[in-house]
Amino acid sequence: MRIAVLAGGIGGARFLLGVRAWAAAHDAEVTAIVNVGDDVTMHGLRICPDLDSIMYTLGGGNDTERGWGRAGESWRVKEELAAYGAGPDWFGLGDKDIATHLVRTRMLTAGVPLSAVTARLNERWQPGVTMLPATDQRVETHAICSGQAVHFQEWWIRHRAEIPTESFVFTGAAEARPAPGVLDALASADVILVAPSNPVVSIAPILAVPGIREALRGRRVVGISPIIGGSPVRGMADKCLAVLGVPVTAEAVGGLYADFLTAWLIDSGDTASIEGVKVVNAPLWMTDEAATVAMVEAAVRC
Ligand code: FO1
Repeated sequence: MRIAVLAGGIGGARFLLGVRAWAAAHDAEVTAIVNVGDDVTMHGLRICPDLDSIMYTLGGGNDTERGWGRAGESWRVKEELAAYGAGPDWFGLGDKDIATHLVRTRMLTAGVPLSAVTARLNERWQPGVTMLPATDQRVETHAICSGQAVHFQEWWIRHRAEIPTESFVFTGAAEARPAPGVLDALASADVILVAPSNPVVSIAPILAVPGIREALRGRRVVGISPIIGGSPVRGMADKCLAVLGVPVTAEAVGGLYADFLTAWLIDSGDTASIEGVKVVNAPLWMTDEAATVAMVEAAVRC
């Protein structure tokens, strides 16, 4: 059996732990198609937070409390940058994490595409799933705030998603192409899962790459709601949905995917009705790996 998963963010990484465990028990192969809209260049280094969160989490090297970056991290470089007054002071790179960005940036600068760089980094981390960036081209999410484009990381970390925001744009998406392997993974998957990731800034930038959304239509696609009881499972999806004027409900988020969903998995306590989509209830709190595996089981059986 082949499973493809659209994923981003820390919720996506946790979900993939459950997908990997389910796949191991069912002799299934998993390909994760990962958001790159959060990617940013800082201090000349190319940083891919979603690829790294998933790589570190599946590789057992992530900081489980913070959710992002490396376990047992030190911050000497950050302190030294601060001593030089070298901003931005709102964005922190750990020393171990910096090694990842140095390797990635060196390879990208030499002309190696992001998908190949990701495969090279994964030789160390052995995540147990094939990880593909949604695209090798540069796509970056920006919030439009009082007419000004603010990079997603600045909007998210510096402004805590609390400045007046008109919309989001995925800069570069119109010219992007799916990375090598993405369309094949979608075409050959027995089931495609949409992780309970932020629909606005984790899943939408993947869908904005021309060809990906179209490749989902007519396939067996099961989405897992990132909203439980009117609140996001984690993160600030509520603030992102507010920008779009979309209610913070499982039903409304399912509606964002209605054109390609076969089934929409929502929490046991929620209700939803989406035309043409089968709605199924199951416990959706990813409290531990066993609970997440049970979610994946419910999704695959939808
Ligand atoms: N999140 C923060 O809240 N503060 C940071 O300084 C920060 C730095 C950072 C560096 C590398 C990385 O891979 C992720 C980092 N994150 C940081 C997390 C990141 O901003 C977001 O959680 C994701 O982009 C959303 O999925």
